[in-house]
Amino acid sequence: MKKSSYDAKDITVLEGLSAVRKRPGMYIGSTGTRGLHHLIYEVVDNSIDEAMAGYCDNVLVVLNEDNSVTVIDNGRGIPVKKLEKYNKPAVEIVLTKLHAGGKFGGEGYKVSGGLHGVGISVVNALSEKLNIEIRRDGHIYQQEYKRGNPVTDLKKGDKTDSHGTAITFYPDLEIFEDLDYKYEILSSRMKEMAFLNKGLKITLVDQRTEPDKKEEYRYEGGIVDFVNYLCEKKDCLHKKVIYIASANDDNEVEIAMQYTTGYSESIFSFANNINTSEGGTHLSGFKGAITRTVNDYARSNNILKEKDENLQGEDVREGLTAIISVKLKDPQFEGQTKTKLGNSEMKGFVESTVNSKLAEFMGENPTIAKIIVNRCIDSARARNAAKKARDLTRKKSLLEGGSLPGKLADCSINDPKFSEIYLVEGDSAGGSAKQARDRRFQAILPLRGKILNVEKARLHKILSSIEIQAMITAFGAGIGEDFNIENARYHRIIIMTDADVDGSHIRTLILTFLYRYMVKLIEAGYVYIAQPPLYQVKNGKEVNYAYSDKELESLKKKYEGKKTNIQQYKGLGEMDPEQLWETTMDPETRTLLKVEIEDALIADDVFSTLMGDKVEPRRQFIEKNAKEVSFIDI
Ligand code: 0RA
Repeated sequence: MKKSSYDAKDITVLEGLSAVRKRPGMYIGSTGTRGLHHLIYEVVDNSIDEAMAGYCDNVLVVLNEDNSVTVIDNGRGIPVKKLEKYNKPAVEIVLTKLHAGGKFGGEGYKVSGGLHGVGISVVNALSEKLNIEIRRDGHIYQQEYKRGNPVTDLKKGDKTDSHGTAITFYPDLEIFEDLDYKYEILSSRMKEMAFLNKGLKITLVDQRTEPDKKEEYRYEGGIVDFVNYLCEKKDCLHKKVIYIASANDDNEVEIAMQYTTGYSESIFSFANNINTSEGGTHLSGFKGAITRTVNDYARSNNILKEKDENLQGEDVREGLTAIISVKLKDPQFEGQTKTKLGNSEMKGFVESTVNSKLAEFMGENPTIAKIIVNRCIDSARARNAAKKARDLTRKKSLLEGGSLPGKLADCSINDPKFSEIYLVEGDSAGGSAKQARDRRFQAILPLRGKILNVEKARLHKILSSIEIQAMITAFGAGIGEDFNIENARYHRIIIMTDADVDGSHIRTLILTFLYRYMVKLIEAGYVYIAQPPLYQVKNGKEVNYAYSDKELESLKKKYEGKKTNIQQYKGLGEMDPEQLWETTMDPETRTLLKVEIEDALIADDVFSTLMGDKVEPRRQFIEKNAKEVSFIDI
């Protein structure tokens, strides 16, 4: 290690955990739900490191009734011996010093670390209380902490033959906004971890509900099971999932892939179990290699003729569902959200693996190979048809900012930072919104009826939809691969639909389009959902609005015994412009829901389920979620 970085490390150790409590966001991203979940991931990631190192095959996560969280594993147990340098047990150093986690790792201990790789000391610092129980070296050891500081010595207790670590922590309400863990998000993450670590059993228990919820995840097929799971809701072109893997001393790659009849590409990449949503060297290696391999196969089998052009990357990835999982000694995470793998050696490693093994697979499975190649040629044909036809000019003008759509009532300022656009359901609500708005910074785009379901159509057809063209030109940033967020004309895109079934449907259609073709708008935090009121409650001159049935009930209570007039709004059109402004559009008083992607995998799954070809998964989803209306509404 270089002298300078050693010094820097010493300084962080000196700073201790008070720095973490002072600026928690720096370490866990936020103090909202995401940060809260992050604490759990941090502890679980440590257990999974033990699994990756080959010492652990069982992890139990319990959301306790009192909102504490317990994570138990059967790994080696955190070392308990006294460290000379500190005159303290190793576990105390692991729990009180930043970045002290892997220092005692030694041989064969692969470092993965959590997303920020901050270690469990951060969890300790941000917990009102933390109990640790370690089984190791023949005994059970215990210690208790408060807000990062030990409040007991490490106590040596009863004898035991077993080994492992059990941590219970109480996230600190001085730090976190609430302790509202979301079961669906945690379960999806635990499931993902189990898919990525073949054979590892992860159990999630939620004791906050009556009866308890309990789910066990263990997949002997690993990422092949993962792809089968993702494709359950899709129609597939071939039954067998293609699996490719190779490993050397430093690197490991595993790929599972399957083609579906759909048009979207659902490729998810991971490095040391971390979802690299910004991609990186492993993903570009994969993309390059499948394009080359499919082209080579098509040429050598004379399916692509000499005169034919090569298939392009997008042709080869249309309808593809794939998981790429790499494991490496010293991962470098780059990019805005530190989710882009930077290790340059990974590109060549993945590329050569796919080049040889996918070619081998295609050689051995000619029926599947031909189905795939024909599908890719079909995709290329569709792309070329779109290019040749008038769509080219249309797309071009769409991309190069042709004239704005006629129906758009634009705002007068042209600084995107301060501009917003309301996407409004129907011409009549559009009319009200135009009257209601502050025309300086609010633009209105009325959309007529149900827009096209992009989940079931190709770009070619999507571009010929009038409503979609209007959105593309109004937003001004292009579409798909050509999307450039720098050109976005508004930094707030607000979906405003009626509070009824049709409104929800239209909102979902718009979100599907934005997610599949302009996902950067969502990632940038530009997409919002307006919240119009459901009721107006009038008492004499006092006018109140209720945005939920719960609010209506409390208003009814407030005016009990008095003469009140309750009006239920069935659509935006029933509101006069003043009311619409006051309740839904005035930045001073309105509430907007920001659309965020907690987990791209869940999002992909929900959109395939709700908008895709298969009916049965949709029916099941609706049955399961009928009670959780807010989730169905996304
Ligand atoms: C430091 C060193 C070793 C293991 C661990 C920490 C460890 C941490 C956690 C957190 C949750 N479960 C854990 N399990 C292990 C290596 C121990 C060795 O070399 O024996």
